[in-house]
Amino acid sequence: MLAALHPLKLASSATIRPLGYRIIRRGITQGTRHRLPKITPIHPRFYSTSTTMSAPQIPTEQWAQVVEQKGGPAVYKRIPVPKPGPDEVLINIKYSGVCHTDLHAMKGDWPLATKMPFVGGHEGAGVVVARGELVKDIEIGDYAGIKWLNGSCLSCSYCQQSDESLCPDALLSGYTVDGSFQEYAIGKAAHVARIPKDLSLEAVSPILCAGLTVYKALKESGARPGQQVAVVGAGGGLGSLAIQYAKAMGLHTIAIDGGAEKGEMCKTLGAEDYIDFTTTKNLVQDVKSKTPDGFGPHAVLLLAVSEGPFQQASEYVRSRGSIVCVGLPGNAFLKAPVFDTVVRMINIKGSYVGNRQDTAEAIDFFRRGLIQAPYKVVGLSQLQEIFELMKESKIAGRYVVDTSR
Ligand code: 8ID
Repeated sequence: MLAALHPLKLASSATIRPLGYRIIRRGITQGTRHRLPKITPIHPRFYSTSTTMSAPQIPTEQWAQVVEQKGGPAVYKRIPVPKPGPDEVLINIKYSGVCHTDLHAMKGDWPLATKMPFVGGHEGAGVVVARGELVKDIEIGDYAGIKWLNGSCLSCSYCQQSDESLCPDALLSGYTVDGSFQEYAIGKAAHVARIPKDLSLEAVSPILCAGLTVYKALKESGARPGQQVAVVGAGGGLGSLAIQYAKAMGLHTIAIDGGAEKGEMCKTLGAEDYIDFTTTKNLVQDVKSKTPDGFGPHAVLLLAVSEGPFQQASEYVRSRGSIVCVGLPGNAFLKAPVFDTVVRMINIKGSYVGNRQDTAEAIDFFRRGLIQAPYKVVGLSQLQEIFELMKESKIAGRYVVDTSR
C-alpha cells in the first residue's frame, strides 16, 4: 500500500511508521496523471459549465472526508459537488497535504468555531474546472490551489495593505468554509494559488500552507543570510519545509524535535545541528552551544504543537533576536520574563500564513528546485489513519492525500 520511494529511509523505526516518503521536488507533469477531471461513473447526472466550449463535465456528487461532530472522526462519504459563485472558481482537487491544523479543526482545539459539518483541508492542488461570470484572470484547465485563506473582503484596511489573513471577514478553507479533502472545492478566484503548469500537483500541495507559512515566518523573523535560526518542531510538516526554506534563504538551522529518525531527516534536509528534546539534559544550553559565540540563535521559529517550547524560547534566543510563534497548540500561553525581554531587547511575535505575494514567492522557491522535503501520498479514504499518526507525533514530514482513491 505504501510504496517505498524515499532514498532517505525516513521514519524507518518501530516508533515511526515506515512511510517511504517521496521528496517534494520540482516535477514536470507527465502523462495522464494531471489531466482534466475524470467523470465518476457512479452518478450519471452531470452539470456542465457554460464558460467555454470545451468546459469539462462535472459530476453532481463526489467523495469527501466530512467531519460531522466536534472530535471527529472524519467520515469518507459522497456529498454534492458545490457550484462556484460569481467571484469563485471550482477546482478539481487532485492532491491535498494534511496539516496539523486539520486535526486541530476536527478536535475543536481553538477558540474559533468551525462550520459543522465541514470538509477539512487547505493544501489542495488541482485543476480549475469552472468559474463564475466575474472571474476573468484564471482559465478553465489552469492549475490552482486552495489555501487556508479561501477569501477575504479585499476592501478593509488590512486587505488594502496586503494583510489579508487579518481580514475580519476572512473565509478559512477546511474551517469556516469547506476545504480540499474532497474531489471538488471552491475558492475565491482572487485568493486561489496560481500554480505553474510545469509543477507536480502532489509535490506542490504542501507548499500551499506549510511552505507558505514557514517562508513567511522566516521573513517575519528578520533573520538575514548567514545568521542562525532554531526551528522547534523541525521534524513535522512545517518544520521539514522550514529547514529547506531557511537553507535556501542562506540561514543556518538548529533543528529541534524528538527521536533519531526525525533527526536523520532534519540533517538530510540541511539542518546543521539537531537537538532531541526528548533526550537532552539541558536544551537551553545545547541550543546556545550550537551558535558560534554561544549567545544563541538570531531567530526561533516555534512550530511545535505543545506549550513547553513557547515558555522556553526566550531563555535561548539571542539578545535582540526574534521569537516567531507559528504553532497553535490548544489552550496554550506564551511566557517570557519581562526583565529579560526588555534588557535583552527580545522580539516576540506571531506569524499567520502569508498573503498572495508570499504564496507566489513560496511557490517560486519550489519551482526553482530549492525546496525538497519528504512527503508520502496515500488515498483520501485513509485520512483518519493519518490523523491517528499525527496525534502521536509519528509523522516525519508531510502526508499528501490523493482524492481519487
Ligand atoms: O499560519 C500559521 N501560524 C500556521 C499555519 C499552518 C500550521 C500554523 N500552523 C500550526 C498547526 O496548526 C500546528 O499547531 O503549526 C503547527 C504545526 O503544524 P504541522 O507542522 O502540520 O504539525 P506536525 O507535522 O504534527 O509537526 C509538529 C512537530 O512538533 C514536534 C512534533 O514531534 C512534530 O514533529 N514537537 C512537539 I508535539 N513538541 C515538541 C517540543 N517540545 C516538538 N518539537 C520540539 N520540541
